[in-house]
Amino acid sequence: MSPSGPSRPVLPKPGLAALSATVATGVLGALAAAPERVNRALRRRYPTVAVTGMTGVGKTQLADRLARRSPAADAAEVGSAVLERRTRRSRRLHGFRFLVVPGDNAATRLGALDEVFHDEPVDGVIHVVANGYATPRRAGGTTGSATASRADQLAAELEDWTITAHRIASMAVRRPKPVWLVIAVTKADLFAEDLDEVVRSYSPGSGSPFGDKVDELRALAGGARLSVDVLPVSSVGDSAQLTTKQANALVDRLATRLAQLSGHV
Ligand SMILES: Nc1nc2c(ncn2[C@@H]2O[C@H](COP(=O)(O)OP(=O)(O)OP(=O)(O)O)[C@@H](O)[C@H]2O)c(=O)[nH]1
Ligand SMILES: [Mg+2]
Repeated sequence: MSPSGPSRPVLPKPGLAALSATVATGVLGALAAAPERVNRALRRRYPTVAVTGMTGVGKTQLADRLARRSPAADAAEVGSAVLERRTRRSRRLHGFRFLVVPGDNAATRLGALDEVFHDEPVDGVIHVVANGYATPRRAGGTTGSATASRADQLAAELEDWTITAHRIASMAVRRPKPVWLVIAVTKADLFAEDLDEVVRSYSPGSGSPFGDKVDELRALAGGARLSVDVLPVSSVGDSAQLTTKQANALVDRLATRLAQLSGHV
């Protein structure tokens, strides 16, 4: 039993309540802000990068190469079914978080596009193309092998780019900070002899149908809000047209450019 009894004077109730309320919001506020700060620091060191492009173009293989991860054994047969996450760790606690949007034969594609371009907008985009050499893949849910001519696949690349370019434009105009885009022309081992010409055909100002869409995107987004690079790459080494050393050099050049665009170097 308390000697002073229940009527002992204490701090006036309103004062105490106000004081504890201030302490509570202070602590809670700091706690609430902490994940936000951690998140910001993480994003600076490990920016998020969407990897987009049509099915069979080589997105998963490229992300695996960049993340220095050995590709899955069955990668050649089936396309990705869901958004894949890969992390590249570089020196001094820097790197990238790649979000690979599955190609057009995956049911989860639209949700994945929303995720990277709207719900949690990425810092940069690698849009992958392959000069019409995308591996034909059957539509999700059907069986049997798929066939498509190079001309079909080139047309499909353009259609896919039209959709993705719109997504990039609407993200770029909404965001307060600039966004970067790298158009990665992969499977360079299949057309190494014409590499310069092919890269040019995907570039702004080239006058090609793809290049025209890049120009449209830059006009929509505003030049200061969106940087565009076009770089060749190859995820497989040692082919008839490209040595392992040359293929590795292309991957390294792409990685170096990503680091520059993210302010890592
Ligand atoms: N020759 C060559 N083949 C490649 C290269 N990159 C990928 N491939 C092959 O192309 C096929 C498709 O590659 P993926 O990485 O699975 O393609 P994806 O873009 O992830 O396709 P989805 O998951 O269906 O959207 C696979 O059989 C790969 O082995 C490359 O640089 N050169
Ligand atoms: Mg894939």
